[in-house]
Amino acid sequence: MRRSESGKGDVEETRTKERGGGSEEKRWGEIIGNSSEFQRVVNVLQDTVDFDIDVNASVFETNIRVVGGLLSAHLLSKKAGLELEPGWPCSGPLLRMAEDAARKLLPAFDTQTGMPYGTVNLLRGVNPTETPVTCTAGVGTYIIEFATLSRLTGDLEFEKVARQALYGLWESRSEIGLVGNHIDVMTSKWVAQDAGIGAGVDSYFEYLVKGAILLQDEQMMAMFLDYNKAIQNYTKYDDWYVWVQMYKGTVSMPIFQSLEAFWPGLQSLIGDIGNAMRTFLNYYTVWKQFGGLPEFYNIPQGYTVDKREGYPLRPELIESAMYLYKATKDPTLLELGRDAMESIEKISRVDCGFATIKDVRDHKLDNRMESFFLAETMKYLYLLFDPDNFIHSDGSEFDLVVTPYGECVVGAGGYVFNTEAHPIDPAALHCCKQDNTEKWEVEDLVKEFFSVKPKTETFRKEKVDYLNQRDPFVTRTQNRINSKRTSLLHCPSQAFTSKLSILGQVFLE
Ligand code: DMJ
Repeated sequence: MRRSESGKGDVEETRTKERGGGSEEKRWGEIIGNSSEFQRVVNVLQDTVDFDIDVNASVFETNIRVVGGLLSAHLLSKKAGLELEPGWPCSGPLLRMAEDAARKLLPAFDTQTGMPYGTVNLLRGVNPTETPVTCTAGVGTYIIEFATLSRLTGDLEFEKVARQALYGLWESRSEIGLVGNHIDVMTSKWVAQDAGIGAGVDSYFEYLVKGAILLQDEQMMAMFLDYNKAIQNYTKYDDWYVWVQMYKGTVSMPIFQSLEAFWPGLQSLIGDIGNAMRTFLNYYTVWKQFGGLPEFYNIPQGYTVDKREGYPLRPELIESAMYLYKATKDPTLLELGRDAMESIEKISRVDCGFATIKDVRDHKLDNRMESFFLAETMKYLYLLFDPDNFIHSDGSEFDLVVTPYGECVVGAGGYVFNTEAHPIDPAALHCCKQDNTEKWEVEDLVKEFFSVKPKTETFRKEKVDYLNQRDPFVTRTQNRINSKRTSLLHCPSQAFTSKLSILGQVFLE
């Protein structure tokens, strides 16, 4: 095991990656490794971004694309070789931008139920004529970004509103344990009562699982497992998932939607590999039939649905292949990756990019390219074929940084992707909290183990003094240099999260 220690949480990082007995010096950048472009875009953002604009924005899309993208870039800045400001990851320009953007979304959560409106004006807040009807995913897809923000900035409001929204949906589930598609956030009445795992609902379930992994939150996982039971009971037929009426469980649409193809990946995160593979293979047959996934597929008829024949190069099936390949190493998953690459290359490549396929039956193209094609589809495809990428790391390597709150481990693996495929480093969430009780307890234990007389109170007081200094970052670093007083944890404990998120299960201690 090696670690690279950067005394000030600064930019210096040269990593020795060992492979097959030999060792290779490699500078690890962001996922695809184009660090200079990363740097250029960060500069562009710093020079141009202004969220004080009179624009009505989707709360959901702004969160997953803008807030999630900025947070992820902030957390990857060190790996990308950016010059970091002192105190990173608890501060930094990208984090401030993410916070600015998220603050613009907060007025949407000011409802009678805590569930948010779907749209907010970035300058004026919620429009007085705004509809109170929001889709389920639009209510329940915030916990990853908002909890990350709260843990990094110390402002608990973000995590609080995201949790309230999750509980709002949980409280509104039907007696048979299902949620519908659209809800009135003022009255908690379901306006669209189709229950399923696809459009309008998908990322709510995704965020319960990933939120549970990121935050080691048993309650969130318990909620998902309860939903999962109802979903398996009422919507699953021959490893396909259909749409049902949320109160009665009767089938309303025997349809597979391409958005639902994220589900096997999510199942693999909770360790349900057998079911995940069977469903994946069903979806893969549809891919083979058309060279892509139509937006809707009528399961009994085995064919596309009128006006839903397009394939906008969505990521979901490839995303599932990436997770399942990690779990099983089954070569079928790489075959899907190869097929996807060939289809995308042969069918959709045009002079200026990759075009949405308008109709999978004749492979005619549309004049548009979705941003999720680059953010997600390409990223998952790349990661499927790059098992050595740091994103897949197992915690045997990490970085150590010093923040105003003490030393902490980052980059130890267990990355949690938000629903727009922006990875969040779970370890970083433990860097910025004032309350070091947990850490001190571990340090006390180590002290005891090495038979050092545990002067607990003095030790803690010393820590508190550090935290109370005017510039604790400088003082702490200086102190380390002057007195050579190093942390008792010579082998820093890896974030709890990253140790346990391999198959996504939350294990109770
Ligand atoms: C993405 O914008 C997100 O993954 C969202 O949750 C639903 N799916 C699209 C891409 O298909």
